[in-house]
Amino acid sequence: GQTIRLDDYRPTDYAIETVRLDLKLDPKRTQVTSTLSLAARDGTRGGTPLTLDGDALTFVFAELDGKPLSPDDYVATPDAFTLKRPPEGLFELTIGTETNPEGNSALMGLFRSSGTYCTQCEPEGFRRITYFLDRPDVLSVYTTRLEGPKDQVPVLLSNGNPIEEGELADGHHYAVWHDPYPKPSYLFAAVAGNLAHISDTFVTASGRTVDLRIYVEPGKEDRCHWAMDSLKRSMRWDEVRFGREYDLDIFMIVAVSDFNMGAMENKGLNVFNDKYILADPTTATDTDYAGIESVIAHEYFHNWTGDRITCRDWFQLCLKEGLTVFRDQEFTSDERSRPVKRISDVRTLKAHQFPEDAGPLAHPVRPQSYREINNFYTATVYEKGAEIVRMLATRLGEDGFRAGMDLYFERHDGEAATIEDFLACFAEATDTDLDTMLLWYNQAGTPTVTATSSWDAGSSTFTLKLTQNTPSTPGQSEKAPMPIPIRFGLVGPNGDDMEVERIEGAEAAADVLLLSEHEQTVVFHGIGARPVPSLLRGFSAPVRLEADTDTADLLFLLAHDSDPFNRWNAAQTLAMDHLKRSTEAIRRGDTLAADPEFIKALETVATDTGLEPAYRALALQLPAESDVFREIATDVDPAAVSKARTTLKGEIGSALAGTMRDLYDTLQDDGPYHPDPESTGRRALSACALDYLVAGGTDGAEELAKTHFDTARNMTDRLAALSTLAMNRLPSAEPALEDYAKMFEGDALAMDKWLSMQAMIPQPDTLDRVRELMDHPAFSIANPNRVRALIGAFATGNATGFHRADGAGYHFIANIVIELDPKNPQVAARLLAAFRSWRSLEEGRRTLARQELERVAERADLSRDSSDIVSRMLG
Ligand code: B3K
Ligand code: ZN
Repeated sequence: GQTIRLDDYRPTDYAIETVRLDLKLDPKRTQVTSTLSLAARDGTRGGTPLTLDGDALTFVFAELDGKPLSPDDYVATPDAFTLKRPPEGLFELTIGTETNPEGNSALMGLFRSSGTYCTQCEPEGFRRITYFLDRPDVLSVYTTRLEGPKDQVPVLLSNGNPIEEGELADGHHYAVWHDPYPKPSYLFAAVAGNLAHISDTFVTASGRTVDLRIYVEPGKEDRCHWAMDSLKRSMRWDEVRFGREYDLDIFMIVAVSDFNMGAMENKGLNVFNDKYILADPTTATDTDYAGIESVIAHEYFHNWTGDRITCRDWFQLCLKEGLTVFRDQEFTSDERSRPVKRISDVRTLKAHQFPEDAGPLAHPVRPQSYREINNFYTATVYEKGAEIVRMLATRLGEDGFRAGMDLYFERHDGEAATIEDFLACFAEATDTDLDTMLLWYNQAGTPTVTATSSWDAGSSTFTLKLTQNTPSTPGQSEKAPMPIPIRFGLVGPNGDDMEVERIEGAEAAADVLLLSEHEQTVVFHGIGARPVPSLLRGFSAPVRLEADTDTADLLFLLAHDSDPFNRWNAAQTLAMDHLKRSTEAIRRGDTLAADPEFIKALETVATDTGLEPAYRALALQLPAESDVFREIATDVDPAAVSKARTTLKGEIGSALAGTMRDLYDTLQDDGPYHPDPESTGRRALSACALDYLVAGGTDGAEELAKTHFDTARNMTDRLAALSTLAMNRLPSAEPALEDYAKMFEGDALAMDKWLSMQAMIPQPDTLDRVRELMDHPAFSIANPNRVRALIGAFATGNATGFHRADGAGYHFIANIVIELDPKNPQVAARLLAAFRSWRSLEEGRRTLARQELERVAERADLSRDSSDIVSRMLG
C-alpha cells in the first residue's frame, strides 16, 4: 500500500459547492446519481484534470452540465473517476453508479443491517457510494433524495431538515433532505427501512424547539428512553458548559445491529450500534447505562467539535476525537462523580493506550504518515488526545480554557482546522506560549517521570528532583522534553496539605508545577516538617511516575491524601508492587504472602462510609492481569501473573471475610432499579464484596452468589453474580450459565454478555469452549458485536487462554483473522491488534506468537487494514 504523509498536504484543485445525491434503493442494485457543482479553487491552472476518489464502484454514466460526456472526456475505473479537461468557472458534473448494499460485508459505505439500509462514511466510505473528493477539507451543502418501495422502506432519512416527500407509482415513495451546513463527505448519512421511533423535544437556550427522534427496530422502542434522557442532558450541558447550541430543527439517532464501531456523528443523523442505545433493567447493566450516556454525549458533542469545525486532513483526527472525548469525560464528571470518572478514565488509558504506546503499534497522537487511516482510530488518538486537552485545561485554569474554546468556536466555525489552529486559540486567548504543547501531538511514547525528594530541617526546604524521559518508538528515536503539568500537594504529618511559601526551580501556579526540561530541581520553601509528596494528583499528565515513595509513604497517602485519585493510586501502587514481586516468586517456585498492613488499609477504605460506594469499589479492585503484564514489561509469564493475582485476591478475601459479608449485607436494596450514580455505586461495591467472599473461599459464599444470581431483579446484579461464579470456576457456574441462556435466548445483546463471560473464564481449556460457542445460534461471524463478544473477549480479556503456553490461543486468533479479513477488514485488523504486546512475552510464547503473525503476514490477499497492522507489528 501507498503511504500518505502529513507533509504532503495540499488543498484540492477544485471545490465542490453543492451535492445533489439521489439514491434509488434496492437490496442488490441501488442506483446512485450524484450531481456536483464544482469550481476550480484560486490558483488552479485552467484545464487541470479533476480526479475523484472511488472504491470498488460500478460506473454507469456521466454528464457535464446536463449533457452526456463522451468516453474520450473521462476515465472511470472502480477506484477513480477523472474528468480530463474540466471547463472554466462553475460546472455541474453528474455521475451514475450502482452499488450492492446486501453484498457489503465490510459495513463501509452503503450496507444493510437486518434489512435496514444504512451508511458509514468515516473515514473513506463515501467513495464506496459515489465518486467524490472524499477528504475532510472539501465542505459542501448536501441535498439528498431517497426513493424505495414504501412497504420495505417506510422510513427514509438523511442529514439536515426534511424538505419534501411524496408517493410514486408502483408503491414507491421518496423523501428529500437538505442540510444547510457545509460538511465533508464523511459526515453524510442515509438510513432507510422499517423502523419505529420514540420522539421528544428540546428547547434550546435561545428558545428554538428541536424535534428529537430515536429510531429502532419495531418493538424495541421501550428500550430507548435512557438514550433519549441522556441526549437531552447532553444538549443542555453543552449549552451551559461551552455555550454551544444545537443548530438544526431535528436531531435523529438510528440504532442498527451490525456496526463496526460504537456510533457515528453524521450531521443531524447519528447512527449507533444498538448496544449503545437499547437498555432496560433486565437486559442492561449499570455499565451499559453509563456507556450509553457517554456515547450519546460524545456523538452529540461532535456536532460542534467535528461537524461545525471539522479536520483539515485525517492526521488531525485527534482535533475532533481527543477534544470530544475530553468533553464527554467532563460531561460524565459533572453528571456523576468526578473522582470515580477520573479513576475509570485513567484505568482505561493505562489498559489500552499505555501498551499501545509501548509496543510496535506506537504512533504520535497526530501521526506523520499512515497507510490505512482506519487503523488510527486508536486509544492514542482518542484517549491520549483527550489527556492533552486536559493538560491544557489544567495549565490554563477553567476561565482560560473556556476563553480558548470560545475563540476556537468563533474563529473556525464552518472550517476544516488543524492542531496548530486549535493551540493558537488558547495561546492567544490566554497570552501563553504553548509552542511546546505541539510535542505532545508529535512525539509517541509515554514519558517516564522520576521524582526523588529530600527534606532539610535546617532550611525548612523540601527538594524535589524531577526528570523526564520518553522512550524511542517506531520511527522516532530522539525525543525532546515536553511540558508536563504536575499537580501536587505536600502532605504534612497530620495528613493535611502543607502551606508552601515559595517555589523555586519550576514555573508553578497554585498547586500545579510545570516540568519542562529533561531534569529540574524544584525547591519548596517554608516546609517545617518532613512531608510526603503527593505528585501527579488527578493524574495531571499521561506519564509513568516513578517516585521514591516507600511502602510507609504509600500507606500514609492511602489513609490521608486529600486528592481522591492519589488515594486510590496509592492502593494500586501497593498492590502492583506486591503482584510484581509475587509473580517473580512464583516463577522461582516460591510464594509471597501479602502485607497485612496493606490489607488493613484496604479494609479501612472499604468500610469508610464517608466515601462514596463507587469509589470504595474502585479502591478494592486489584490491578488487572493486563496491568501487571504492562508493568513487568519484559519477559512476561502470563500464567505466573494470573496465579499471583488470584492468590492475592484469595488472601484479601479470606482475611476480610467478615468485613465483606457485612458490607454485602448492608448494601442490598430492594427498591426499584434506577441507573443513578448512587445506586450504581452500591451495586458495584456489593458485587465486589461478593466476589471477595467467593475468592476467599468463605463458607457459604458460593451459595450466596448463586442466590444473588437466582433472585436478581436487574441485569447488573445477575451478571455480577454469574461472573463471580464463572471466573472463580465454581461448580454452580455451569447450571447458572444454562439458566441464563434460557432466560435470554433470542436477545442478542444479553447473549453477547453470556458469550463474553464464557470466553473470559481464566483456564487453558476455555479455547475449546470458545470454539464450541462459535456454533451456538447466538454467535455469528458476520456480526461485529458477536465477534467482539466472543472472539475479542477471548483475545483481549483472557490472558490465560490467549497466552496458552502451547500457542493454541495465538493460532486460533490468527485463523479467525484470516477468515474474517476478506469479509470485514476493519474487524479483522482490530482483532489482530490483540498481539500488540507480543514482544514483551517470555521467549517461548514470543516465538509462538511471532510464528502466527508471520503466518498472517504471508497471506497473499490480505487487506490493507490487516497488512498494515501485521507489518508494523513485525517491523
Ligand atoms: N467518528 C466515529 C468513529 C469512526 C471510526 C471509523 N473507523 C465515532 C466517534 O468517534 O465518535
Ligand atoms: Zn468521536
